[in-house]
Amino acid sequence: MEKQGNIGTAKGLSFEDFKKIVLEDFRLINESRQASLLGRKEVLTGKAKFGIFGDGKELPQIALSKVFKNGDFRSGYYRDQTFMMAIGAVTLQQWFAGLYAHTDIEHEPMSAGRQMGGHFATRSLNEDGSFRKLIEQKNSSSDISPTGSQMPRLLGLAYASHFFRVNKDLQQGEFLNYSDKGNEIAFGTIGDASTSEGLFWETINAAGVLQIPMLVSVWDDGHGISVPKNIKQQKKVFQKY
Ligand SMILES: Cc1ncc(C[n+]2csc(CCOP(=O)(O)OP(=O)(O)O)c2C)c(N)n1
Ligand SMILES: [Mg+2]
Repeated sequence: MEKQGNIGTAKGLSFEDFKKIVLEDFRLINESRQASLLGRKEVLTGKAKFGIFGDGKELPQIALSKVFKNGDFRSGYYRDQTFMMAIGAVTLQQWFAGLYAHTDIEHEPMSAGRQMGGHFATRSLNEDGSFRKLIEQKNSSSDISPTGSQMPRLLGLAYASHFFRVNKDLQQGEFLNYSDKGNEIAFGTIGDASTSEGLFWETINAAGVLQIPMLVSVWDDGHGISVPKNIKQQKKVFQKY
């Protein structure tokens, strides 16, 4: 299903179309919020083993999905359910299948229950092992659990795009399946507590030095689990500057 996406560039959007999109977004925000509340109950009552959810972070993820284009890559973390739903990468049912660790890949396309709930991914390979046309789909690398670990991979994805742009040998033949001559952006998400980690700062620094197409969103909720920001970070880094 082709999800909304890319309306920022749409020309001549009628009021009716605009209204439809706003209502669809509002519906998804509500569905995602209810999924978070229900999912948490399922974990706390022992029916699902593990779950961290994306409630409170729905709206910015909808906004992010509007500028995320085919060929782009995400490297993010467990709060990103609304974004993944908005780009059409996971349905509510599949998301719950992930929570229950459903081992059938048809039901749980992200990892067939091998990953914990809320660990998102899209497929880069076809059934026969051949590569898909990555430039024609919205891509996400497969989430891993250590906080901050999405950052070096984000750097790698953006750096790869850079190479596709500067190396003409990578702008022909089968390479055109993987990159549109480097015209992609690598989108990263991270929580505020995880920005205290070296991985985060090393990634931001390297991206600046290398001048690569990388965009980072920090979900700044003031907490890392139950620890408030004022006792874990020296300054309100992102509010101050
Ligand atoms: C390296 C590492 N240390 C500790 C944890 C346990 N852990 C999981 S989530 C989390 C807090 C993350 O807080 P933040 O980055 O602000 O993200 P939020 O959940 O608030 O969006 C911690 C410490 C982990 N997953 N990985
Ligand atoms: Mg936080």
